[in-house]
Amino acid sequence: MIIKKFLGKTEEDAIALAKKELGNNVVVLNVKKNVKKKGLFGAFKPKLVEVTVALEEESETLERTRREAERKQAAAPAKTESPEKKDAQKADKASENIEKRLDTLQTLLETQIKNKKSSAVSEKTPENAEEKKEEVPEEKDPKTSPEDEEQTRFLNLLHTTMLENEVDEKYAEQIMEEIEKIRKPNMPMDYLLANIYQKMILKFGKADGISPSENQPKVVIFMGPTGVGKTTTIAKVASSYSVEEKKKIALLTADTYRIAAAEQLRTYANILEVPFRVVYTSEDMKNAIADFKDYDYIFVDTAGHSHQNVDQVDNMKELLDAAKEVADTEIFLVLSATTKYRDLLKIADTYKSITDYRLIFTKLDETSCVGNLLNIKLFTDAAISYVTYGQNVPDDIEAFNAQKTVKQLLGGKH
Ligand SMILES: Nc1nc2c(ncn2[C@@H]2O[C@H](COP(=O)(O)OP(=O)(O)OP(=O)(O)O)[C@@H](O)[C@H]2O)c(=O)[nH]1
Ligand SMILES: [Mg+2]
Repeated sequence: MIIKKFLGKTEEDAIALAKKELGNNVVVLNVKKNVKKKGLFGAFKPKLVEVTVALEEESETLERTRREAERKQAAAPAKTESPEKKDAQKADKASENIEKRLDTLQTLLETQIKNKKSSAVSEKTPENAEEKKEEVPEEKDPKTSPEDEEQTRFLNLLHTTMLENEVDEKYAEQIMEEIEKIRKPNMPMDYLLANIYQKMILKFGKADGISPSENQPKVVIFMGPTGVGKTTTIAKVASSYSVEEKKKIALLTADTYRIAAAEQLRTYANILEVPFRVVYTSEDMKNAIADFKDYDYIFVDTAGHSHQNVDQVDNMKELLDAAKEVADTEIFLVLSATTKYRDLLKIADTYKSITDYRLIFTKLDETSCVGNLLNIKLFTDAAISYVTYGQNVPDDIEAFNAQKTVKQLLGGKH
């Protein structure tokens, strides 16, 4: 894994520099605002944004896939020990330490960057990586060293915290197994924690928001189960684009099941003074897109689906296909963070015929367990673009922040 820092006037500038140098697969690990440029006149220069990015090298990805396949075959016996239960006081202390450590994650990452730099050359090729493995000092018997016991307790606590945050056992195990592979006796806890943090951020992957389309409107379709907040989310996104970004937007609804549903979006359209139309058929969809061809964004609301009703999804798929035929289209599956994991899996399954969607999680204000964000990201392999955390239009929405969510999953403050 390559880890590097980039400075820019804005977060976007710094990320663009990182992508230019390392490619589009970089993952942002940390963002530090108000950074002063080093040097004599640094204090007089405008403050900058510093992003720390990671890039997983291809060989690592392949190696991980291979290991995962091996692991599945081997079907290793489950761990049964739970030392933190035996010693509640120690666990509390360790938990406090994790919080402190997560708070100073920037420092942890910096230490790691220094360590990486000193071994950067030898890490470049897989052959060298092999050599490097051989250079690792002799391991002491991990079961006898007190430091190692503390390390185990620390890792178990992180594992338990993930489970308490409702990360699926399967994914929590996977993360712990990946850490076991790099773990060495006497390895500093901070190094372990920073590694888990990075691995989890990489699992969330890149999360792009809605992007503009050149020379034609971008059609953005929101789908999902009933009552998750699709219409409210459209209102939030639409008002940001129309009021703050001064873009030309139009609102469509394909929710023809309930009169109230169309009225809800019409009300928002009236407030924002943007055009609104109901679309019943694929033909209506194409006509509407043609009529609004000079617009920047067309946001489309759809009826909420029960995961029992596959016909409804088929109808909606026709509308999606019609939009895709004539315009640059993005699709979002809107899910509530308060829905039970098992139901989320069923819902994701209902939409499996639509493969090119990204995720929006709503109602984060109503739950303190965000494990399902990771679970569903890994289950669907769809990136999370936005999260919403309240009923206020347009304020209660933001771009998904993997760093914040991972800190929370590992026991940081919410
Ligand atoms: N607490 C909280 N409530 C939200 C959030 N987003 C939406 N809601 C509320 O959830 C309820 C349903 O929102 P809608 O936007 O109507 O949901 P929908 O998915 O369009 O519902 P249907 O069209 O009936 O399928 C409303 O009371 C919203 O105010 C959120 O992030 N947090
Ligand atoms: Mg609705």
